[in-house]
Amino acid sequence: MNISQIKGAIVVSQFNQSITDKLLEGAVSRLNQLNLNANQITIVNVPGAVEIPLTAKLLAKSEKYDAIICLGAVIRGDTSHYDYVCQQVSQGCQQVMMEFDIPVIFGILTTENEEQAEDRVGGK
Ligand code: INI
Repeated sequence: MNISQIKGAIVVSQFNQSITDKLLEGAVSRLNQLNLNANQITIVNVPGAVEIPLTAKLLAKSEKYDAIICLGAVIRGDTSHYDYVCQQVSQGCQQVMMEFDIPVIFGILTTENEEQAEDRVGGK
């Protein structure tokens, strides 16, 4: 397949948006370097990481995309909520990939604190 024919979708969550904005910027910039134009990339915003798998599933089901990139930032708080969010989003993305036979790229940071997240979007 020619690169100009590739269609990709990016699902990006708004929770911890200062981090996810940078993840999105990095992903789009890399795709542009690889000669994918803006009209080949569909960007869909969702509220939080938990909403990513369903959105990725609907995009996969549409059969319009060759790959889906999932971006998010799950940062540990004081409760076990973090673990539930991480589990749902990681298993959900994996399920979509296995069910629809397209790459569902896991660009979701799971970190202990904001500093670690910042480091992973170019801080360190
Ligand atoms: N969503 C995230 O993307 N990152 C988080 O760190 C996070 N924490 O910590 O709670 C988070 N929670 C929201 C969740 O993804 C859902 O949007 C919400 O539970 C509604 O379904």
